[in-house]
Amino acid sequence: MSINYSEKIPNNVDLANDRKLQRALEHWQPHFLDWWREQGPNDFASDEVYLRTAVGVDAQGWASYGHVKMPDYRWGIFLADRVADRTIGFGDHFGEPVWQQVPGELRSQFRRIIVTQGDTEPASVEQQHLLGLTCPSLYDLRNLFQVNVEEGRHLWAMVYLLHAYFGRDGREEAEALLGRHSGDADNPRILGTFNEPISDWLSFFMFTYFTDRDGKFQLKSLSESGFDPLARTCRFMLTEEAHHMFVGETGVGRIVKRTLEVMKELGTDDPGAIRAHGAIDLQTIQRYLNFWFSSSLDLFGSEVSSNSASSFANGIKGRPDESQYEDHVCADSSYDLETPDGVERVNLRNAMNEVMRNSYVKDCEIGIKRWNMQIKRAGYDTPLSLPSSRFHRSIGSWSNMPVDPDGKIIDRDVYERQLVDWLPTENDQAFVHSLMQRVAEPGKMAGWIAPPDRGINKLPVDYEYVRSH
Ligand code: BYC
Ligand code: FE
Ligand code: FE
Repeated sequence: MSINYSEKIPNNVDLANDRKLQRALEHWQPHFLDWWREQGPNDFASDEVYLRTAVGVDAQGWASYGHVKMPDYRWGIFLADRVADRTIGFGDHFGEPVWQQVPGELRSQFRRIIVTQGDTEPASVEQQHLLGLTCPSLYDLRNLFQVNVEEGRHLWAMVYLLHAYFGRDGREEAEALLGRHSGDADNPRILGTFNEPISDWLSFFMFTYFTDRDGKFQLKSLSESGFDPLARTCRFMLTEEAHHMFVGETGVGRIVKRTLEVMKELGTDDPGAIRAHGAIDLQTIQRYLNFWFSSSLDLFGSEVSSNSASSFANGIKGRPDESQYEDHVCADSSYDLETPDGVERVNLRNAMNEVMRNSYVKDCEIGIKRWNMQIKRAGYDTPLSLPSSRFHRSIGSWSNMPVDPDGKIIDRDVYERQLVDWLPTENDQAFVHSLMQRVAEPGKMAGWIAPPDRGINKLPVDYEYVRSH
C-alpha cells in the first residue's frame, strides 16, 4: 500500500479505516510535537532544512528530498510490504505461520522489547539536542537534523505498534516514552548509553558509528520476529538507519583525514602540536572510540541471559540474518563463553546476546579498516583499533573488571591509573569542546574536520543545506 500524505498522520497501514486507532494516535501526536519542541533541535525550528522524507517503502526511490522546517516534517507510520506466506524463522515455533496479532502469553515480553527499542529513539534526539549550535558545517548540520527527524519517526514506529496491538497498556507506555529523558536523575532512559551526554561532534560521530550500529543489529534481529507487524516495521526502519551509520563512518573518517593533513603540514605526530594547530590527535580519537564502543557493547545485554533464551525460543527475536545459520532451533547446542573465571559452557539459546555482540564487533571492524587505510597511506603506523570487548564493561560477566584494552586482567591500581590513557579525560573533553565553534556558511568547514567527498543527493558540498531566517 502506498503512503497516504493527505492524512494528518501519513501512513501505509490504512489508518483511515481504523477510527479508534486513528483517534488514539491523533491524541498522542500533539504530545509528541510538544516533546520535540522541548527536547529536540528547537533553536532551528524556523530554519529550512534539506531533508529526505519517505514517500514509499520500496528499496528503489523510497525517499524525496526538499527544504522543510523541522516542526513541519511529516512523521508517519510506514511498514515494509507484507511477504506472502511468511513463516517463523527460528525457535520453538519454527516453520509456523507468522502472527498478525500478539499471542496473549507473549504480550508482556513483546511489550518490554518494543518499549526498550522505542525508548532509545527519542533518547538520542535528547542527547543531540544542542549540537546544532556548534555545527562544523551546514552539510553536517543537515545530517544531524536528518538523523534527528528519523529517530523521531522511529519513535512513531514503536508507538504505532503499542497503540495498535497493546490496548490501554500500550497507550500508557507510549505516553511514558515521552516522560523519560536522557540523563534525567529521576526518570532516565532505559539503557545506559542513551543517558550519556553527546555534547561535541566527535562524540556524535562515534555515537552514530557505534550506537546506531547497535540499532542496526537489534532491528535486524527484530525484523526476524514472528510478530509480523514488528518485523515489517523494523525492516523499513533499517532503510533509514543506513544513513545514520554513514554519517558516523564518514564523520570520523573526515576528522582522521584532517588530523593527518595537519600532521603532514607540521611534520610531527606530537599530540600537543596537532592540538595547537586546531586538529584532534589520533590518541584522543582512540579514547573517544574506546568509550563509545565499550558502552555500545553493553547494549547487547549479558552474555548469559534467560531473557534472550526465551525471546529466541518464543519467536520474538531472532539472530541478525537468521537465514545464514544452519540450525534455527538451537535447542541442544552449546556455546563456550570466556568469562573472568575461565571458559563456561552454556546453552546456545542463553548466549544469543553474545552471538549478536560478536557479529556486531565484526561489523564495527569494517570502518576501522577504512580509517586505518588513510593513516597508512599518509605514512604513519599508528592505527586505530577496537579495544577488547572485555574492556570497560558495565554489563555482563566482565563488568567492572580491571581489564586493559588488549583484554588482559591487570592489577586494579594499575588499571585505575592507566584509565587516563584509555578513556577521554576532562582535559580531552575541554579541548574537544574548545574546537566546537559554529561554522554556518555554505561550503565552509571547521578546521578540525575535512570536507566530505560529495554532497547529499548529488548536490555540491557548498549547497545551502540549511537556510536560516
Ligand atoms: N543498560 O538479560 P539481560 C537504537 C538490562 S539502539 C541498562 O542481560 P536482555 C538506536 C535489561 O534491560 C537498539 N540496562 O539482557 C541507536 C534487563 O532489565 P529488566 C535498541 C541494561 O534483556 C542510536 C536486565 O538488564 N534496541 O535503536 O537479554 C540512536 C537484564 O538483561 C542494559 C534494543 O535494545 C544496558 N546496556 O537484553 C537511536 C532492542 N543491558 O528488563 C536508536 C530491544 C541490559 O530485567 N531490547 N540491561 O529490567 C532488547 O532486545 C533487550 O532489552 C536488550 C537487553 C538487548 C537491550
Ligand atoms: Fe532509530
Ligand atoms: Fe539511527
